[in-house]
Amino acid sequence: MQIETITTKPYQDQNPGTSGLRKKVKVFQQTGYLENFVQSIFDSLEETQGKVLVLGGDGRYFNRVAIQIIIKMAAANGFEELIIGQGGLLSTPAASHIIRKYQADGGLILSASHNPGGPDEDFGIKYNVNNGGPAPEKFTQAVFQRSQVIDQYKTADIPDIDLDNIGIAQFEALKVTIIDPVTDYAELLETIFDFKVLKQSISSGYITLLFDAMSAITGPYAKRILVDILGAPADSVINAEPLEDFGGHHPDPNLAHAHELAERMFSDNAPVFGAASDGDGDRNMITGSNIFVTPSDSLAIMAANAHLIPAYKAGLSGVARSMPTSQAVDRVAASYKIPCYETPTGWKFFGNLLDAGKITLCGEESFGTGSTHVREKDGLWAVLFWLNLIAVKRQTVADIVQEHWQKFGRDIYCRHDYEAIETPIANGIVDHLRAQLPTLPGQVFGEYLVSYADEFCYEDSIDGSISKNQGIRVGFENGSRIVFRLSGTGTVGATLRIYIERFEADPEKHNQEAQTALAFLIELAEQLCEVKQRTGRSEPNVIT
Ligand code: VG1
Ligand code: CO
Repeated sequence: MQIETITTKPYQDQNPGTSGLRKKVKVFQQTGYLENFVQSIFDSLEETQGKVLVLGGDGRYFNRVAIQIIIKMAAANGFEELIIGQGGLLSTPAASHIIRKYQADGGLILSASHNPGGPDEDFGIKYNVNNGGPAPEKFTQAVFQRSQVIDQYKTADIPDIDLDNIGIAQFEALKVTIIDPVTDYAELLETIFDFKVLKQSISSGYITLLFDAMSAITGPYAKRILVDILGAPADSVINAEPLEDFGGHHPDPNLAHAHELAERMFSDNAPVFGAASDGDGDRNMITGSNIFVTPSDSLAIMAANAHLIPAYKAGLSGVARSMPTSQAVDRVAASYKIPCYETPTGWKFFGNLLDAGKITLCGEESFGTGSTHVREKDGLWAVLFWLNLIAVKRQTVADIVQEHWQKFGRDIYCRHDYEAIETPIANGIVDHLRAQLPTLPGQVFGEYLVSYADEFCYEDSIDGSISKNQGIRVGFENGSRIVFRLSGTGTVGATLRIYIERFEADPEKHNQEAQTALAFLIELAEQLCEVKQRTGRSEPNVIT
């Protein structure tokens, strides 16, 4: 094959955020933009010759084009094999599993996750390392630095690959293997959960369910696993066809965006269980008949009941949560006498703890939970976890949640997102918050005494790496917290996220509506950050 070296000019904005590089499709379509970033990744690897790379994406607009470009570049850079999901599709957790199962050297996952897709919307790309997890910050920073000086990339003169037929093609030294995107992943889940009990509970009608794939990647996965294998009726999976523009919606599993599911779950004839996943299949929203489970509670409930799931019956070595996730799981860990780690936002920070066997389960408030089975958060895994719990506990979702609160108390929690704020205003808000940190401790607001106010800095206990500026925390003596941070996944302006929590031990007060129960802290958060005042907005774009 003929290898061409193409001269290019660096772009200055290729700094990967919380989860890879995410930009508007139009940005990625600029001459050399995708190529520069991919070559910067290849240049940052110790070696590309003879290596095996997994490649796939969530099927959004530009996925197929990007895959053909990357195949030619991988060929020119000396990779030995590419393992690609049929149609260019792989959910993020499935990609993670395939890297691990086939002992690939890494993978490129093409997704902007929960961000909308289409010619005027978002695209994204990230590199995962050979443990199946997102590359650590050290690597993403090396890629960014390389992207700022890159002056050439390599591509090979080979024809476009047929992505739609399973099989193997050889282009001189490069082998391209097209695999079924679902089979390996479905087999993995079967080793974790009790499929026999699940089948029985579904066929007997004890469990009725509704899964909203949000016109994104989990459609084929959910149809195969929930319908074909576990026997749920075909109409249990809605919006099951992956569309390049996700039907024009945000493939973001929360009550605001998964509205079709939400309507059905909060109706008179709601199924026992309802769930949704996001664009790339790593998030999950859990609901039951007339109840929504906050992701932080879901993580705690899963940790508390994990011994009921075959793969975790020996118990958990430890758990971890991202810093802004509520402290509900900490209470479970304390009661079970297992360690609980607090990491910065983003799955890449769990990788070392999982690899070292320090934790078995981990999760984030942003609808993400996962375990040692892969190195990404995993939407359908969380769905099967809950279904398995319902099947063996013989309880409704509402009863499981109530029982948990009775035992551990409730961490009442919410997150307010102010999206697409002009960047200078957002930076002004952060500066203003920072300036208050030294004087906040000791101050009293109503019944809340500030016990600490700081900027979260994480030291990885395995490799000693330090990650600074991971969010501003205001903690109160009674355990309540307000956390502020700027999103690292948005593509327009800046998004401010405000996370608010308060512990409620009294079972009589467990069934309050979160916004009402947290009203004082919500107001205090505004007083501290002045987002409404500075942006002229009256409310957040999304409340979860
Ligand atoms: C958000 C979430 C974070 C999650 C990240 C990637 O990041 O808050 O918890 O790990 O998205 O998830 P940020 O920086 O926007 O707050 V996904 O499903 O978008 O890959
Ligand atoms: Co995602």
